[in-house]
Amino acid sequence: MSNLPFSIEEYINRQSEFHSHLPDNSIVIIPTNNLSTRSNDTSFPFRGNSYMLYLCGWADPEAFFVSSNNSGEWKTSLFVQPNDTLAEIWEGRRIGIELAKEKWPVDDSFSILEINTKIESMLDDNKHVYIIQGLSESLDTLVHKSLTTKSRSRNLNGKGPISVSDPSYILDEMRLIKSPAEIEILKMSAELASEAHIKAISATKPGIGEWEIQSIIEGYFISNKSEYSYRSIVGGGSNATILHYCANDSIINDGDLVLVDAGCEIYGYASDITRTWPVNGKFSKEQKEIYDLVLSAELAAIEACQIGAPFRASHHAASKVMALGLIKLGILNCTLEEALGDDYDGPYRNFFMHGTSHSLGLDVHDVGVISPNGEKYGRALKEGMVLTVEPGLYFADWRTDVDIPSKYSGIGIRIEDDILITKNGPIVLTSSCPKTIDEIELIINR
Ligand SMILES: [Mn+2]
Repeated sequence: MSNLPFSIEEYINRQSEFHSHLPDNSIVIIPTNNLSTRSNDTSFPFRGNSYMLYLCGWADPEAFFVSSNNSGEWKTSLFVQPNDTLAEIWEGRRIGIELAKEKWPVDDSFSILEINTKIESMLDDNKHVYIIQGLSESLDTLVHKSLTTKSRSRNLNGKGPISVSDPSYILDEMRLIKSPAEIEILKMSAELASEAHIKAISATKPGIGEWEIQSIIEGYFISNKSEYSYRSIVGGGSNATILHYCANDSIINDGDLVLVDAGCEIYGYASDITRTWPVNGKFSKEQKEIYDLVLSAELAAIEACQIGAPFRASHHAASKVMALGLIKLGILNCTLEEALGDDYDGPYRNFFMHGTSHSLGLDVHDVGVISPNGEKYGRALKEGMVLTVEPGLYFADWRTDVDIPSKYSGIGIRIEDDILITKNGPIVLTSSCPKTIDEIELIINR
């Protein structure tokens, strides 16, 4: 149960914009996520579906957003869990049907128990179905049945849908550009995650467990009524060279770096930060060399996040700095052109093997097609887009397929910030999280 993070008008505007792309005689069906079983009769914490959160802010389980315009104008409704004393004694309070209609941005509300019968008759009355499939087996089946089972009377009366479409292509385009109100919440999320990283950096000492750093960060999220937006990555020493490491069960030794990739979620809006620091409070010469290179690549990538630049401009900027730096450090022995390759696929990718940016919003890897019209380097950046910038270098000490100078072996460094695209250039939403060597060493040694 939660409050609405946005004004009713904001939701109504989103719904109107979405509906304006749909033809007459359409029905929209957006289910929320299902509870998923952790083990036996316990489940993972529930997290509402992002389309549901986006269109109406309903964050509780077992719900559908439904709208239709077959009466000439759009009517919206929510199907929700009805009040039920016994269920509420066991599982917690429910908002219920009446309050849903009164406080949420919909025209009407119904019990979830009525969804099948109501939708069945709505399907008869509409020509086009827009449904997010794969979430509700029973609704998917109902829609399928409405197309495949033709009764004589339905055929004669021309009833029932003639098309089924996935509305996500419309909603994803909308979600790509954040409204001022969404940006405010993304800022809060970025700020909270920055504070959590500072807490973790300052608590670091040799011998600390990766899980202890994880608990400082995630504990800080929880103590601020937030939660992680993805499982925190805390990789000490060469664990930092594993991109999606999440075991977080090793001790971090004196002399090692730790890479922490952790972000939180506020009203569903994610932050995504990575910082890398020495647990003993002092970067070694070699760690410093690699860190400086990654930081220069990150700063160049942020600078490339300008309105009109292609989505991959940040990656190209970071790649050029990385390739040049790897040559200078003697890690690559070739020309810059050779290091970069014909299409940013040269040998620098042995050590920087992931992308630089992804969209950020209601999902940490947010929706939105990067090349909607086949653009080679992605669509042009627009005001209101929010994306991460996260170059990294990884010298896994167990790799046998590449030559890694032994002095750099085992080093993994990534630096990641969240960037808002504006007409005055990129704004770093996570700017309060320190990332220069001096700032980081100061915090650990304070
Ligand atoms: Mn990221």
